[in-house]
Amino acid sequence: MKLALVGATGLVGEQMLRVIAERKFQFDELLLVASPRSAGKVVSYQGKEYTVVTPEDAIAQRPDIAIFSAGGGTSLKYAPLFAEAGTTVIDNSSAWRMDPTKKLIVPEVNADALTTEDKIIANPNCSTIQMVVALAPLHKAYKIKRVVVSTYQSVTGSGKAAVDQLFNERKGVEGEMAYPHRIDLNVLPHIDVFQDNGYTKEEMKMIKETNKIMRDDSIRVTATTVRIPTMGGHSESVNIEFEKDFDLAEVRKILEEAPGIIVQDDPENNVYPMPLNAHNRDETFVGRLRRDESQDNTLNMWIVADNLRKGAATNTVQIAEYLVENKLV
Ligand code: A2P
Ligand code: 11C
Repeated sequence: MKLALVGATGLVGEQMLRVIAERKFQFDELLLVASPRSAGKVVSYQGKEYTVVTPEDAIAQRPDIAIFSAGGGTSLKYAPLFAEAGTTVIDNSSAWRMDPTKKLIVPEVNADALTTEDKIIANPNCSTIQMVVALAPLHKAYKIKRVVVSTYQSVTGSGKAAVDQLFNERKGVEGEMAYPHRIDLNVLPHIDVFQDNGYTKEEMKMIKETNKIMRDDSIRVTATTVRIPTMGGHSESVNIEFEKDFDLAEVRKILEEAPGIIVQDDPENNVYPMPLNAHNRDETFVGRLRRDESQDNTLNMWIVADNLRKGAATNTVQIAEYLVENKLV
């Protein structure tokens, strides 16, 4: 198994390397790939030294799997070239997600859709991933009609420059602005660019990607996505209207038994999911389970996950694991 990591020097790329090591993902050869700016740089990983190569050098070596987290432009340009060389690409950017010929995969939800024909596989947006992990088992039990989600997203979702902005502001140091406004001691109801319909691109990703991953366009979704001055993960307040009525104890049991979920819901003891605790964890944390008393068949819950882990690196590595385990590469 020859594995290539494209974007190995970036924030998500570094997290990918950590996740691959922790999960003991097996490979015989590893190619660390970045832009020509980094080519030739030596990176130490797991006691070995690797020389960073360009995408062209990596394609020439025909890896079995290439994991991409190098931005949409790099994916659009290079993923088809890797695929032509016989490599299966798992892409973490938004470049291919809504392409009807490409699968958009969250292993706990729809990995069964994958076949050997899938040469470019898309990894969803972080805020979508953690939500569908919790929605899928409940959809199976009670059929979801509508979801209203509001997010509280970590600055790590915007990359290193945004983390720097937060800490510079906290220290009172002048620096580059990753956001149009101050983020420390503030909240920005604005993630990614505004669209003609008044929603942001992040909000539209949550809406469209949810329908595609859940394989059900009848689920209606509306979203407000918000950046807050936090690190460890994204949080989401989710209101779900079902077709069938539910029993709250049964909802809890379904979530407890669902793959990849940890229920943290003991309000009397102040136990609920928080980004501080989700940080560096691969699971999705769910809590604050309660009936929406204003409407029939409707549930409120709170979902937290590390956006660089389950929202990016972990989900991608899980797709690679599934491909290998099911002999799809
Ligand atoms: P480099 O470090 O050489 O710029 P982040 O989103 O954290 O900034 O990371 C982006 C990642 O994508 C980095 O590893 C970056 O490499 C990589 N990258 C950017 N452009 C290209 C490209 N044209 N080909 C390969 N990798 C690229
Ligand atoms: C954020 N969700 O938190 C974004 C980052 O489509 O993969 C990930 C963007 C994407 O800002």
